[in-house]
Amino acid sequence: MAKLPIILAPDPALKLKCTLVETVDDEIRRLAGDMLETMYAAPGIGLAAPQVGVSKRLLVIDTARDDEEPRPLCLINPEIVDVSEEDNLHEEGCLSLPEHYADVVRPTWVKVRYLDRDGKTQELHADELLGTCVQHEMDHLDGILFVDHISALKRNMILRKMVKTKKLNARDEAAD
Ligand code: GNR
Ligand code: NI
Repeated sequence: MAKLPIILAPDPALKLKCTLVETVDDEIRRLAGDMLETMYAAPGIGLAAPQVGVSKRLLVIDTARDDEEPRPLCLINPEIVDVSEEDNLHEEGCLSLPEHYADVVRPTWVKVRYLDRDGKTQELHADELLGTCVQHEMDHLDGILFVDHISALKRNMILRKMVKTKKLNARDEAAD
């Protein structure tokens, strides 16, 4: 397995609508493994393929706490097949927007149909942190970031800070 670099916002690669995975083969399984390693190392509770520069409908999640056994999930071509009427507010962060957080309103739960690493169709009823995370990751597959769900004022504040941080990092790297 290999740890992959995570793309930081703003970046056009994070705005693309990803394409369906046509066949669940060894290359896809290797990518899923690399994405899990990258997510655990970050550390994060989810990672979508576009965050590592692959514009495909694939994501990984593990919402187990540090004191629990790992529960790695790999969702390929996920689709929402049912959604709660009720909404919920949850503070979100994103590995592509490090150190920025905001409250996001989303449906309380979703039912998702997807292919697993064996290409088998599965369904997942996701609520609480897992529900938030699945919806956050599925948004990435359509080029949507959590800041697209908040006010333009807060969004622009965060994105401007990201541009500033990127410039500072580029300057520091040039000096090395
Ligand atoms: O690690 C992550 N934590 C998180 C917390 C609240 C809501 C969503 C997330 S997902 C995020 C990792 C990430 O950026 N996935 O795309
Ligand atoms: Ni994210």
